Amino acid sequence: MSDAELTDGFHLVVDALQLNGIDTIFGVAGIPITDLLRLAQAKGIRYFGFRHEQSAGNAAAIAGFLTQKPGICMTVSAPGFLNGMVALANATTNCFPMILVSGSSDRAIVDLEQGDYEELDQLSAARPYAKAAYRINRPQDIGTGIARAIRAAVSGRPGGVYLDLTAEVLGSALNAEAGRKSLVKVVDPAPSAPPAPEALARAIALLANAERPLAILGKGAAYARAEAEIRAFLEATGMPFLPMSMAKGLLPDDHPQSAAAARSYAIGNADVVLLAGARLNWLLSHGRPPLWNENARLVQVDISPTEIDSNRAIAAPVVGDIKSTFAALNAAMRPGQIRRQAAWMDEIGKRKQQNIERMAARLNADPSPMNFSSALRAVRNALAAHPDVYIVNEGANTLDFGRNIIDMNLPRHRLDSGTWGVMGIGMGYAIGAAAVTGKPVVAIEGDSAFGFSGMEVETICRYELPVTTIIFNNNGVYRGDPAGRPYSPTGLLRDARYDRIIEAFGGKGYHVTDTPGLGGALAEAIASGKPALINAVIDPTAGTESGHIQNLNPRSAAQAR
Ligand code: ADP
Ligand code: TZD
Repeated sequence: MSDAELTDGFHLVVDALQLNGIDTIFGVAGIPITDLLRLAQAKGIRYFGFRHEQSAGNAAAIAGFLTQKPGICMTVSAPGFLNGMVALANATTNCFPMILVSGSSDRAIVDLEQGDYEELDQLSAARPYAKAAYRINRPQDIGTGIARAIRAAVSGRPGGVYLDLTAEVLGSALNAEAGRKSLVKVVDPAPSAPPAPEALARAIALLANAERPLAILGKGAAYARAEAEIRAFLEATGMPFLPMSMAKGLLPDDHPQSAAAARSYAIGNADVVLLAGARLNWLLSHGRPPLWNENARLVQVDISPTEIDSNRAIAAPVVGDIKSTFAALNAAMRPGQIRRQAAWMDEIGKRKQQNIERMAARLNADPSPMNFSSALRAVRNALAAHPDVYIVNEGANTLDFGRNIIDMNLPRHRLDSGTWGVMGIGMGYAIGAAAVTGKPVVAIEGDSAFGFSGMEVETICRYELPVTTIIFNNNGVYRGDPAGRPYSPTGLLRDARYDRIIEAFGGKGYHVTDTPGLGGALAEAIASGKPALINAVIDPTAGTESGHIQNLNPRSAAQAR
């Protein structure tokens, strides 16, 4: 047989990915995947090389959220694989579709623990943290393995999939014709799942009897691109809505039916709550008092049947995909069947007004040095001219204030720490979002949060991505230590010049200490379309421990006595 008739594992992996429309890979090179990455790039796949696999994985995860195609992260074996695992687990937790593809060492040696280079039983290590995990052991199975990984990542509730590629499979030859025939083009990887008519009828009946209905929209609804159907439903019924953090912008934050500025009142007083693509986890106080009304009855729309009743009884479960479900709801309800509740909307309107006025005093103050509110006011005002900017946000206070102060107008434009409250997503999400959207990204970062992925500033500069990173620099995790004292467990270097990091890589650094400086720097940085980093010095005493979730800190029982 001549060489011309042969293919190999490397080529089959790239062919299988391209056959399925995968055009971007995030990763870190090394044994045994370097040639795989070279080949992918040579064949026209865009490759983004990172400084750490966790950031590459985070980029893949957010690319999955933004495109509904699995984001691909490629890593080397053992340590590279484990570095990528946090991102895979985070993707699974957040219901983002991604595939972590890792090369692995010689199975015969690994399985007998004979000490191979980068030895690890990766498949077993990945399984508990992934939605699915597969290993490809023969070159003729590459097509099927990649098809299964894609389908597992995007069908039903999306999640992270691990795909193990042994070095042996990558290097193995196969007859080219047999190889071509072994590839699988996945047909309809995420089939629509319309709900049962009786489930819809039950939900409509419950909502029709509500006096104080409320819709809560989660990032599942954002992922599903259901904004048109949801908007039609909400505007037809006049129902107030609350967006979860990453669902902000699904309907614009300034929509008159948004109850965001009266969140506790709306949740506490609603008699029927319609949950759409949001889990009743810690972010919603598990659906329990004191935030929630014990007697409220719930409709839950979710694609995952086992999500229903996870934390409290659901009176009207609607299992289906959100887009089909809201289209079906719109078609099934009679005009006026779900009545507008004017008194309820008036009461919510009054509470909103009170809260907005109370917040305005804090927001419009101009303390020196800046605090979170004043700095975010400057950021908000500069962003007003750029509604298409993608926002990445992590930290504690930086996250909590950022979520409340930065309004969103477009769906899927707010990307943040999400379900795990994880630090370290910043630069990976920013790069992933810039890579797949081509739009400007502004990452609003606590100084501690930034440190988890800060070296990726070099990646941003290398690819000349339109990413502006703003660091709210208060010298610490949550806040800084008092001057003159030794560093505490939450302290970070005082007066660190983060802006000089990006200058080392040819990007533009800004060091700002007041709101005009911050607003001006941000406007200039976005307009430049080039990598920039703004070191925004804020008051080291600004910020509370753990931001808005201090109640989750266990307290010493002995000291309390
Ligand atoms: P949030 O953090 O915004 O509250 P969660 O991540 O807790 O949102 O919830 C997202 C929910 O959306 C998950 O339960 C997931 O099963 C669901 N989901 C994801 N995609 C779809 C879809 N296309 N249709 C219906 N539900 C979906
Ligand atoms: N490690 C990881 C992976 N995730 C975490 N959430 C934490 C540690 C603990 N943690 C938080 O929950 S927030 C935070 C840490 C370290 C940083 C807060 O400080 P910051 O933000 O400077 O980023 P603020 O705005 O100053 O509060």
